[in-house]
This record gives sequence, C-alpha cells and structure tokens, in this order.
Amino acid sequence: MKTRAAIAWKAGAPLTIEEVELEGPKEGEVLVEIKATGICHTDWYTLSGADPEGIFPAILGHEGAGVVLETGPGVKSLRSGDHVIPLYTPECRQCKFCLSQKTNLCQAIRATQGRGLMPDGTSRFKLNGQSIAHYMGTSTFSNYIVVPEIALAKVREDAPFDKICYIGCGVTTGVGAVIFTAKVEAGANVVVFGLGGIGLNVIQAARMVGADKIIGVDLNPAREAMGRKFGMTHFINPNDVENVVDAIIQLTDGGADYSFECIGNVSTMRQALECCHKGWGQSIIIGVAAAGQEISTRPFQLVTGREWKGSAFGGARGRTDVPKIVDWYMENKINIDDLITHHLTLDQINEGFELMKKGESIRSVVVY
Ligand code: NAD
Ligand code: AHE
Ligand code: ZN
Repeated sequence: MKTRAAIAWKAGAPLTIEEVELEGPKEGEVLVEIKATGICHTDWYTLSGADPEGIFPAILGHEGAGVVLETGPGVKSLRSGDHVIPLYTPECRQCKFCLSQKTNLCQAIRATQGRGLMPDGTSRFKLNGQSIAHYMGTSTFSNYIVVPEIALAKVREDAPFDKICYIGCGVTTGVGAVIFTAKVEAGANVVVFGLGGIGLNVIQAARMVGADKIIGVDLNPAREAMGRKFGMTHFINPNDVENVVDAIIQLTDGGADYSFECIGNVSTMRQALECCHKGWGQSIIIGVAAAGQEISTRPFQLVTGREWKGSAFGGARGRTDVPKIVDWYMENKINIDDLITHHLTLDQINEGFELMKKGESIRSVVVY
C-alpha cells in the first residue's frame, strides 16, 4: 500500500513529505494506522546527525497512537480495530531482560531496530525502489506503519489519539522515571534539570507522589510559569545564580534526595549528580547526549553515597504499564492537555522542529 510520510534524507536537512510504498505485515507483525504523533527532542537529536545510530534516509517519529488495520500470521494479542501505542522499548515477556524483572530494556528486537530494520532484517518502506529505514522500530512520522506485535501496547478506545500519543514517549519517560526508576517517596526533595517535554512530566509525577520541594532548573525564563503550574515549588535560572549546585544545596538543607537530568548535556549531568545529598542522593540521567560525549565527576561524589542512574522510557514495561498511564490520564491523575502547545499537520512537521529549537513549544503533535 501507499502511505504519506516525512522523510529524513540527511543530517540537518528539513524533512520532505512523500508517498512511500509500505509492504504489509509478515509473521508476528501488525499494520497500524497512525492517527497522531508527538515530536520529541530525540527525533531532533537523530535528525541533527549527533546520534551514532542515526541512519538516512529514514522515517523518524516514535511518539504515536493509532488503530490496528491488519494483523500478520501468528499475531494473537491484537486484532483489527484495536487502539494501540507503538513501543520503541518493546516487551516480549520472554527474553532474559524481560524475565529478569530488573529492567524494561527488552532486547528481543533491539539489534535490528538499531539498524533501522524489522526483525527479519528488511525494511517495509520503499520510495522509487530505494529502501527507507525504520526509526526506533516505530517511524510514527508515517501515516501507516508495520510494527512487531511485541512493540504495541493495547489501550482503551475512549482515549483521544492526539493526547495519548505523548504517552508513547515523553509522558511515560518523565512520569515513569519518578515512579518506576527512582521510586521517589512522599516528602523527598526533587530537582529537575530541563523543563521541556520530559522535565515537566517529571515535575507532575513528583507532585503526584507527594514530593516536598520540587526545584526546576532551566535557561529559558518562560519555563517558570509552566513548571509552577505542574507543581514546581522553586525555579533556578542558571544565568541568575553564581553556582547552580550551591544554590540547590542551600535550598534543600544539604542537597536533593533525587535529581533528574532532562536536557542531554554532560555538564548539567554533572551538576545534577553533585547537587544530590551526601549519603543517599540519587541522580537519574534521562537526557540523551551526543555521540562522543562523556560524563565525569570526582569518584568521591559516589564514595560519599550519591548514586548515578539512568532511565530509558521511564523504566516502564510498555505493554503492561502504558495502558495504566493512559488510564491515569483519563482519570485526570496526570495532565497532558496543557503540555501539548501546538497541533500541526504532517505538511507542517518542520515547523514543529523549529518551535522546539526556539523553545516556543513544549510538545507539538502532528494529527494525520
Ligand atoms: P525539550 O527540548 O523539550 O526540553 C529541553 C529543555 O532543556 C528546554 O526547556 C531547554 O530550555 C532546557 N535547557 C537546554 N539547555 C539547558 C541548560 N544548559 N541548562 C538548563 N536548561 C537547559 O526536550 P525533551 O523532549 O524534554 O527531551 C529532553 C531530553 O531527554 C533530550 O535529550 C531527549 O533526547 C531525552 N529523552 C530521553 C528519553 C529516555 O528514555 N531516556 C526519552 C525522551 C527524551
Ligand atoms: N541511538 C541513541 C540512543 C538514544 C537513547 O538513549 N534513546 C532512549 C530513548 S530516547 C526517546 O526519546 C532509549 O530508550 N535508550 C535505550 C535504547 O536501547 O536505545 C544513541 O545515542 O545511541
Ligand atoms: Zn522521545
């Protein structure tokens, strides 16, 4: 069949909208009509050329929601008409990683996914005879996609696609990092570096679990109002203080119980660790840093009890946890609507990247 899709031809170049050939689902695969997709900073990261796994030409996008149109042979858990969220972190429930119950990083299809291919080692997308790479196993900047069954979370049918697409990455990443990765407890002091599409979800989850001080750090002064709306109690603009780490240590009587880095900058990753409380403070890295970047700190920071952790997709097990997060949204436990600042058509997708780069959007959502 044909599908309209935004193609990333080379690093840094604007996407172009094309009619692409999409091959139907094979064994264990599912054809999905994507109804809406968010634009995440990670899409920009890969488009910029900084991603060591970046492949061109490719169809980016990993924050979608849609409807199952057709299932391939052997698919048991889904049928046509089901509402789904594609998962860049699948959940096969059989691999060593899934069975460990210690991580959400299912590895069943990670190797082919990282090479822009379906699990059988081929792409389902072609344009004028040229193979186009999949991206993060999802490629939600295409109106129709083929995805392995294990990479789809079935969700309730009354949830609006243009909101729950954001649960496909940003919401789950931020909320999950607080609840599943750090397991922040009531009364804890929390610091969030970067108040964008991820950081604001960390803030709302910190409020949800009853954190005490919730301190936001961002260079963009416009982020203060949004942060406060979602539960932030204190705002620090690094341009307004001499030393961010000292300012946080003063505010928190010795340091944060938990900090979250939601920028992807190795300097702020260091600050996020070093602003943690001696003896127990934990810093969770969420931001994705460019190829070749490395983090550093004095090992004494760890010797004296601070912990450095990371979180991918908020530690959420997609098929199990994503439907629950959709329920939280439908029960008004989390606010997604106010974080979606722009709705766009597929033809306007490059504007979505511009809004993000200028700091004018939190999330732009493309509606098909
Ligand atoms: P975003 O662009 O919406 O937000 C980034 C925020 O950081 C902006 O508000 C910006 O003003 C602020 N910022 C930039 N540089 C800063 C600095 N030096 N000091 C303070 N603030 C600064 O991005 P997003 O969509 O929220 O994504 C944030 C990061 O998380 C990206 O690196 C993205 O790739 C990553 N990410 C990781 C996961 C994961 O599973 N680990 C999932 C989604 C996104
Ligand atoms: N290809 C990138 C990987 C970047 C990365 O860490 N991705 C996150 C998701 S970001 C979503 O917005 C992730 O889930 N990582 C785990 C994994 O297996 O990729 C790079 O930098 O190499
Ligand atoms: Zn993302």
